[in-house]
Amino acid sequence: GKQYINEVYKLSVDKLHELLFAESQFMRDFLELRRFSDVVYRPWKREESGNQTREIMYTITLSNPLAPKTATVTETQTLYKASQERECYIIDAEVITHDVPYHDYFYTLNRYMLTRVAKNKCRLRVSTELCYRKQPWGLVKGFIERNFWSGLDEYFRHLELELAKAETALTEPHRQS
Ligand code: YK8
Repeated sequence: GKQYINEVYKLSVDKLHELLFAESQFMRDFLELRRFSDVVYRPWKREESGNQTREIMYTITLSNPLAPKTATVTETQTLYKASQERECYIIDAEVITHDVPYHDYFYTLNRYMLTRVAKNKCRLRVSTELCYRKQPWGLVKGFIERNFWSGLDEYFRHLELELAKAETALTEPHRQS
């Protein structure tokens, strides 16, 4: 695995959770910047285990000359029952990218951990694992890994940038006119 974000924000943990996981304007704008389209959110539902899960479907735009121009994605998010309002949220996202070359070999597991630091301060950690459904041979494996990590690097660098902007916009004192 690889850790992508480990950052403290001047936002309450509930606010950050809302930005990232509540169909917020922030997320709508971010997905539009990333040129994601046809976004469909299924509602959260509670499982036997006490965890909650939901599915999100969307189409992504790819710029890799070896891949098709678009690919459909299914993201299954699990909000673990250990999560507690005002304290912490643990969310796993299993991401299946259909239609990309070698899509039947791998899927992505992203873990988001949001923890309270103070009333209006929280930490976000995001880590990613590349999971194989079947063992690719060496050349294919190298090919998948290069494209996988470079794609995710780009995505999370962008997310970090937009989150920093949102933090500033939300905490900057509003000027009187
Ligand atoms: C989610 C992992 C791999 C995939 C991509 C595959 C190219 C393969 C082609 C080679 C395009 C939002 C990624 C980055 C697409 C985007 C996925 C996102 C960022 C073999 C020629 C989508 C998190 C996420 C998980 C996996 C990412 C894909 O919330 O390189």
